Amino acid sequence: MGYKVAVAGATGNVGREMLAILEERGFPVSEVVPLASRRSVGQEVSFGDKVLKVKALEHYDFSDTDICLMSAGGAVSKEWSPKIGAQGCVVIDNSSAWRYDSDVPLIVPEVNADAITGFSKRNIIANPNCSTAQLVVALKPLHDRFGIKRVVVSTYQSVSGAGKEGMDELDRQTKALYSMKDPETKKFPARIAFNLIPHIDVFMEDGFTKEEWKMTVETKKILDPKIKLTATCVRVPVFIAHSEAVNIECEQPITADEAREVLRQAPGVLVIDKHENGGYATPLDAAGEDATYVSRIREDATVENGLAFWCVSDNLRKGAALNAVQIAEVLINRKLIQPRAKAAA
Ligand code: 11C
Repeated sequence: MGYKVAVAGATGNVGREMLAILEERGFPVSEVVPLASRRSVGQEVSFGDKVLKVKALEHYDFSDTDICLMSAGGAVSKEWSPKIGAQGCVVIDNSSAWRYDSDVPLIVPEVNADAITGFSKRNIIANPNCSTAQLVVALKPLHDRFGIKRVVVSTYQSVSGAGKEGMDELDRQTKALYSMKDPETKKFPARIAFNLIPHIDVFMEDGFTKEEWKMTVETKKILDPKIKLTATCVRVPVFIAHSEAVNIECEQPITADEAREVLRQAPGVLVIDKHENGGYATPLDAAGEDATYVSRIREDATVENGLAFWCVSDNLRKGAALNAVQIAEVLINRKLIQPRAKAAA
């Protein structure tokens, strides 16, 4: 007996990736229903070797659906997730709409799967921001062993974090520049082709951007509220996979060799760390993969018990779709949900 799974936002970058990952991982589905806004109704999406027709989210009856993987943006989620949850369907939401609510668990399964039990009040579970997800996967084993006090992180975020429009803009601007045409800027606040932009999401009052704020607040909620984190988030002309340069300060003494060993044992982490040409992971290596790659691990002698490293992961997969499917797997493996069709039988 499988689970009836709806994917809301099925025509977007992350929605398509959700469908692909459900199929790849052999998720136990009885039926998969792709949903989107009314203007996408009738479009076709792939699920394995099947072609599915997209239905309208607003006309869909969730009363016999078990799980809704939601990647339709914050406004849609604010309106629909509570209604879907009230029909007994568990929503795993990829937007920032619910992440900071105290009665909505914010889950990265390798890090805080035990916190998932809090979902039942609202039937909503939040997926973190992509730049936070990969970071906490790498920080968790180091925190358990060495006690992280402070994190300084600089991100190099791909344009797919801004959706299909972000990818189209890099493509269009690059082609325009090669053909001596005007590289029109529509999606990003500055030209992204052959450039980078130290600005993601809106500015906050203190001068940080909301993307930077999210990394601080989400790391505290997922990993440990005592950890201090300061971030600088930068958009770079890369299509897929976010990279991060990370410096940590620990309570316990830490060596690069010890950190490498701890990270090698950690779930979701793949260490690639040789001091030679290509002995590290780049976004091209991580795109299409599930792991959070950690490279360039070295002691940082400028602070007590300091360590520096580089981490890279596919923002559409671990940063979004894969993490959401892993959350659904936790619900099933821990028997926190049952297929409703069976329960009714
Ligand atoms: C970006 N990280 O790269 C953002 C996208 O809160 O889920 C994801 C925003 C979020 O632009």
